Amino acid sequence: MSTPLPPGQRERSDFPRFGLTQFARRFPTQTERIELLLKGEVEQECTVSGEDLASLPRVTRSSDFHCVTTWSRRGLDWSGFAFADFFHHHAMPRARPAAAATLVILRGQDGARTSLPFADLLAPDVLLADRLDGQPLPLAHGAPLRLVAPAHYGYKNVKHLSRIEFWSDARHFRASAFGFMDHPRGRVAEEERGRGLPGPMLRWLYRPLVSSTVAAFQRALDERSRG
Ligand SMILES: Nc1nc2c(c(=O)[nH]1)N[C@H]1C(S)=C(S)[C@@H](COP(=O)(O)O)O[C@H]1N2
Ligand SMILES: [Mo]
Repeated sequence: MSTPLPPGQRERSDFPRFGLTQFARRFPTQTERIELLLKGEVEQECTVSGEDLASLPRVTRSSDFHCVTTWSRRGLDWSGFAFADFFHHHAMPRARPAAAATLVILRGQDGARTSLPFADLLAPDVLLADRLDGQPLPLAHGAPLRLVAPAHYGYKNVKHLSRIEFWSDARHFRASAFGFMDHPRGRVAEEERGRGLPGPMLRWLYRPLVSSTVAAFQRALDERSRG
């Protein structure tokens, strides 16, 4: 029934909290209230709240999630708001980004960041999600709001999303990790895992790191909940 996984991916039955290990012990300070700062080449910096987003049609979509380190989790039910609706009804009228601002930087409360071409964010399956599998988005998966861009590797799906910047070039962007680890688009179907290195080569580099990374992120979460 199910379609084959994208090139180089292997299915997991769980959905681990994951990322660069430097972010395992960094947690968001605000998990209840949504506050999205819009800045960059805009006419007016502004903040979009959860109440603002609630004026948009709620969208629920099932999608598969593909981490660049080769693990995939199928069939997650995300719910939230289409990025395109957020852009047309809040970002455009209020912040008025420059027409030349075709690069978007997305930042999370933990300091994680990535960039995507603005045009990729307008795809109908790109959401600002505040719910997962029928529940409010848990801390592990990006509370209070995360980007969900299913055609792009996990690292483009910024958790604890707090800031969206519109720029005409990449001058203001510094990758979370080594530059080669952040492809400008990161499309899963094209195996755009990283910059300058072929995707299939990065599979072998990343795959051995998965289990220790999952363990580090779980340990940090356990320690935090023990207080
Ligand atoms: N804020 C933030 N967003 C992030 C990360 C992170 O460490 N911090 N890790 C990225 C990576 S590499 C992946 S694979 C996914 C993992 O999402 P999950 O923890 O919900 O499984 O989140 C992405 N977004
Ligand atoms: Mo990832």
